[in-house]
Amino acid sequence: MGNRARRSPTVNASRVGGSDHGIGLALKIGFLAAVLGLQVSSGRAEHFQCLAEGLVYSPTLTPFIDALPILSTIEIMNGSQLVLGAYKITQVLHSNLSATTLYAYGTSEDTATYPGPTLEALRNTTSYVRFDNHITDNETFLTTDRSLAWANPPSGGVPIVTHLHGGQFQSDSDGHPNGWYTAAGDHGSTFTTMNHTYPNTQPASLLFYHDHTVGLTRITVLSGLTGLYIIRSPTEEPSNLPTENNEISLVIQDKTFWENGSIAFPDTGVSPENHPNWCPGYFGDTILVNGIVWPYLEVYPEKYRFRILNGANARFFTLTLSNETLQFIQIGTDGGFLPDPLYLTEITLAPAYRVDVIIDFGNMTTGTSVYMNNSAPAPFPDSISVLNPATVNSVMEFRIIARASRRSRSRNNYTIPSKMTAAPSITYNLTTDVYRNMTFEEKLDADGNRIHVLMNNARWTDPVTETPTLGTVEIWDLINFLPDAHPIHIHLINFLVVYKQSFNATAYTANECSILVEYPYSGSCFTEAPQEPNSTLVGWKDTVIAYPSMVTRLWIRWTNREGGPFPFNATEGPGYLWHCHLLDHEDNDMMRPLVVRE
Ligand SMILES: *[C@@H]1O[C@H](CO)[C@@H](O)[C@H](O)[C@H]1NC(C)=O
Ligand SMILES: *[C@@H]1O[C@H](CO)[C@@H](O)[C@H](O)[C@H]1NC(C)=O
Ligand SMILES: *[C@@H]1O[C@H](CO)[C@@H](O)[C@H](O)[C@H]1NC(C)=O
Ligand SMILES: *[C@@H]1O[C@H](CO)[C@@H](O)[C@H](O)[C@H]1NC(C)=O
Ligand SMILES: *[C@@H]1O[C@H](CO)[C@@H](O)[C@H](O)[C@H]1NC(C)=O
Ligand SMILES: *[C@@H]1O[C@H](CO)[C@@H](O)[C@H](O)[C@H]1NC(C)=O
Ligand SMILES: *[C@@H]1O[C@H](CO)[C@@H](O)[C@H](O)[C@H]1NC(C)=O
Ligand SMILES: *[C@@H]1O[C@H](CO)[C@@H](O)[C@H](O)[C@H]1NC(C)=O
Ligand SMILES: *[C@@H]1O[C@H](CO)[C@@H](O)[C@H](O)[C@H]1NC(C)=O
Ligand SMILES: *[C@@H]1O[C@H](CO)[C@@H](O)[C@H](O)[C@H]1NC(C)=O
Ligand SMILES: *[C@@H]1O[C@H](CO)[C@@H](O)[C@H](O)[C@H]1NC(C)=O
Ligand SMILES: *[C@@H]1O[C@H](CO)[C@@H](O)[C@H](O)[C@H]1NC(C)=O
Ligand SMILES: [Cu+2]
Repeated sequence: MGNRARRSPTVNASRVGGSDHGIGLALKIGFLAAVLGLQVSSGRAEHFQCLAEGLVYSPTLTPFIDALPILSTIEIMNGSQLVLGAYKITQVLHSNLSATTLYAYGTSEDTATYPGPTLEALRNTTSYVRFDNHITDNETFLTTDRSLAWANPPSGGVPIVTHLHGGQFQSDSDGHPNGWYTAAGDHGSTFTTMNHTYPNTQPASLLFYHDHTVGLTRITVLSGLTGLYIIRSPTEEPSNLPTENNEISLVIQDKTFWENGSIAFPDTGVSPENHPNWCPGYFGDTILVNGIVWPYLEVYPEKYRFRILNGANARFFTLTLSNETLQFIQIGTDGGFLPDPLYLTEITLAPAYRVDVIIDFGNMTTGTSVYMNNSAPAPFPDSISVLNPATVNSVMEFRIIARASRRSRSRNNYTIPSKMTAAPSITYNLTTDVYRNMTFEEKLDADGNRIHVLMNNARWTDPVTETPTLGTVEIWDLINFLPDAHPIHIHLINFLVVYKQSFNATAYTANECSILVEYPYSGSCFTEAPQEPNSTLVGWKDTVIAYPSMVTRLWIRWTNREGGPFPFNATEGPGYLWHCHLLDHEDNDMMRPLVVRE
């Protein structure tokens, strides 16, 4: 295996795994500091107290000893219905770790995997997927918090309902959180069908499917119920993009494990008097790619296309490459291709973010390695040290190897496109278009204990307030008064970020200044002019980071991407939703219904 410490400039054996229990020590020091309030302001330490108290350390795992699994694919473009089941399985996630109990999607119990198979659809060709529930546990194996608004099936069991994130289709195929069903046949109030119909009329892009059951999503997704979905569209693809074995999907997640290989999930709540088990954010101390802890991938000195999903509950990733001559050439985002490539030395992905990047290893010497590292703080962007052991700095290794033959070398003549698609244009008028603002707050009980995180002070179960009319344009201002960033996801459409603008939340909360709804904002709370969306906000998005102490202005048109009608009735069925994609927040209670009207 060679000298592991020499392989990576930023991670060495004592920082990731290794024999001296460096992780445990770092964590214990961090834990002590958090308890003593040494490194974090008391308010934020309290917010995450349950995580610190419930903290366990994964057993020491040596990085880069398991190969990256290439996710299996199933084509769903021939008009036949694919039947995918959710099963309870065990799977080895690192070769030094006992098999982990998981829930996973697959066409049978034997073939179910975590992550699930990648479904490949073709643009403008309808796909049909039936999601069966074969999980016969009487409850989730990670602790369900029964005090939340949750599915609560009358005969017990593990409810599921699958949402295809980023997909545009009628709401009875959207995986409405109250439309869950159990293996025993119980179902939630908005259940209509397990058969989902995806018209795939939207541009070529990477989507992902995952469980969305009300009050359980953080648990079922952490347990493994997620997989990728690719809409292909040959006419949209720039020519000569890396393809076949040079096009690889990466699902990045974090987990902490018990010694026996099972997932460690905190089960003492942040304020047990309100919620005995709910914690505001799950942060694991190991990083998995495609279901393997710190894998390696052998690559040729060539261009590769990586389609990357941040599939974590709450952890952001800021990816960097250990060799500074290499860049991420970003060609796509949530909603498909960007107009022009972005050349980036780092790339930040909030939970549910997807990026499509090319990395050119062409000048790398065979026999050397490049490491993909992570530098995003958790929570984002204001770190609490105890949640950021050195182990989370490392993601995976790329080992450069030689191609066997010259002939196979010359076949791979991949190019980096200079132009992918037309730039989107935004026009709006706050006098005539619908304006909405959304504020994020924490709700405390009379004793100051956390109850939940809310948007516009409303809960999932409160009456719908977002009822856009088909064909119209809306401007949404996400106004974040909380100290952490929240990735906000809106179902049904892709939107654009107009700009973001910082304000002084302390002064606003103390009523010392104003935020006025005009363009540009004239409110005296603002500390800067409106900023153009930067690389984390650019292009057609379905999930967007609402940074703390900032207004993030969204342009939303309730049409298909081209501005025309949806090829389905968006007013029919149980309706859609919008929510925070920190799964722990979405479960309590940063999630709101969204009903489209004619
Ligand atoms: C459609 O494709 C699936 C998966 O590729 C395959 O199992 C099935 O037999 C095909 N059906 C038809 C009618 O070709
Ligand atoms: C798919 O349909 C859309 C809308 O009907 C159309 O604009 C687009 O050109 C079609 N694309 C392909 C690849 O067929
Ligand atoms: C599920 O079964 C376990 C073990 O038999 C039991 O301890 C637990 O109370 C059961 N849970 C429910 C919700 O019935
Ligand atoms: C769902 O699909 C199955 C085939 O897998 C079919 O038998 C059933 O009738 C369909 N149900 C509905 C409500 O369309
Ligand atoms: C970094 O990559 C360049 C080629 O892009 C290569 O020449 C150099 O040797 C690499 N550096 C290390 C430390 O591997
Ligand atoms: C590879 O190295 C050559 C010569 O230094 C340079 O011109 C070229 O831009 C490099 N290519 C990449 C992808 O780094
Ligand atoms: C490789 O691509 C370039 C640019 O697209 C083209 O000029 C060249 O002929 C191609 N070479 C081969 C061997 O296909
Ligand atoms: C916005 O619409 C109103 C009402 O139609 C109109 O008076 C105003 O000039 C428009 N503003 C802009 C900037 O177009
Ligand atoms: C939100 O918008 C309403 C008008 O719709 C306005 O009265 C209120 O001041 C705005 N709130 C903030 C924080 O800008
Ligand atoms: C924000 O407002 C507070 C309270 O008025 C003030 O103390 C602080 O200096 C302001 N911060 C910035 C960056 O303007
Ligand atoms: C994008 O903007 C955010 C918020 O201002 C900032 O924290 C981040 O560093 C910026 N990213 C880049 C790549 O400039
Ligand atoms: C769409 O569905 C709604 C609710 O079922 C119905 O009232 C409406 O007529 C439908 N619209 C079209 C264009 O079919
Ligand atoms: Cu949130």
